[in-house]
Amino acid sequence: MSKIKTAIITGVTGQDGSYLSELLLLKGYNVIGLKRRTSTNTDERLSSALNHPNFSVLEADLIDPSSINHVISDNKPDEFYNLAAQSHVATSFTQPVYTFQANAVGVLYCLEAIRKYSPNTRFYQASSSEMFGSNFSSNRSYTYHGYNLLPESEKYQDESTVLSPNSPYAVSKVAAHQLVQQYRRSYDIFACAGVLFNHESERRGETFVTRKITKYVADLNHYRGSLRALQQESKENFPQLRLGNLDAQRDWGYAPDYVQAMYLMMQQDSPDDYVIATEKAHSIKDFLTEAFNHIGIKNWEPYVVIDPEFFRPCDVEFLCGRTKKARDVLGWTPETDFKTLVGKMVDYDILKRKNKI
Ligand code: NAP
Ligand code: G4F
Repeated sequence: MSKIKTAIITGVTGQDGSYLSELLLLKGYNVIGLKRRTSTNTDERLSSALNHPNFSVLEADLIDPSSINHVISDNKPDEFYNLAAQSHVATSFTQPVYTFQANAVGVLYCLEAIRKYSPNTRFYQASSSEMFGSNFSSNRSYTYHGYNLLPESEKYQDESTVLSPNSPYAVSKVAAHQLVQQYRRSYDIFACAGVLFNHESERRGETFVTRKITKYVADLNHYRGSLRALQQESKENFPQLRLGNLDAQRDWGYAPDYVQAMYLMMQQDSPDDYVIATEKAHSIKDFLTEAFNHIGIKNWEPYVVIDPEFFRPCDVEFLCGRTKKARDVLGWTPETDFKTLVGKMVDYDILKRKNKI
């Protein structure tokens, strides 16, 4: 009989941590989730995992190396998934030092603890498409007077695209990514990194643009329903949705599909890095169109106001991954398309608004 594997997941209270816990429990793992101490409860996304007999939670903080050393030396897990991070790009401009401590130095603490206390532990790092910044690859070059005039349909990012981070968050993720590669080369540790493009879900944090939109649409839907019940016609009292850059494009996938890719990377014979994406880019405007259409509103513009507060000192305008390596080596493909993703998120927020979840 094969031994039951133990996996440690940092960031277990987050979107990806909760889905990965459920996946590994289904696969028969003992799962230890690491969470930092907070003054309020952060277990909302863990409601299903918490009832599982093979799931437990320990306290540890990525900026406290002694806590990381303890959990690794005490448990010597088969697999360690580092999903914890200060994950909000806009926040990284206002809290750059903390972001770097948690996202880069914190990774060094984990790698050092594995090297010293548990060198057979396999390590997964949550790297990000944000690391590419404004850089991209293409199969041809098309410049005119120094300007790159390639149509967006020909631009992409993959494992060979040069990293060009342009936020403190992205710089911290590049540092961590390169540390993973360096520990792999220097110490023969099984350390891999998933370069994941944006992935969303019903559990997405409420300040990311997708969830901010779907929550607003659900609130609006509720308000319209109550107006109809009162037989009124005016929509004017409903506050507008305040957003920043609507032209940025992202390659949005569904988080439960993406945690499958993390698991597959850790089951390979040798560690490597993989881009995980849907290969389709959409703008924030496309997301607005799809979300409002879902409740039968064709024109979102009267409901949205541009607020300079939500612009960043520097934004990434275009991200669209190419996943040939993940498809060929891992056999991974995404199952959820953009329209389905938006529909799931809006439907969930509508049910939540009706207090049914
Ligand atoms: P998330 O929902 O924001 O979750 C982040 C998790 O990290 C939370 O559990 C948070 O705990 C924890 N955390 C933050 N600082 C910590 C610290 N100092 N010590 C211990 N734990 C800490 O993020 P996500 O969307 O699940 O993303 C997971 C990982 O993938 C992150 O590293 C993110 O940067 C990366 N990533 C995400 C995407 C995406 O589109 N979702 C794409 C590429 C890469 P609290 O609950 O206490 O806040
Ligand atoms: O939803 P966002 O905040 O996600 P962003 O910056 O792409 O970062 C996410 O994906 C990364 C992978 O590429 C992860 F590594 C990272 O942890 C995180 O999960 O913003 C998406 C776009 C940006 O261009 C932003 O400027 O939406 C634009 N935007 C426009 N209005 C807004 C808003 N973003 C937010 N959060 N809030 C707005 O009101």
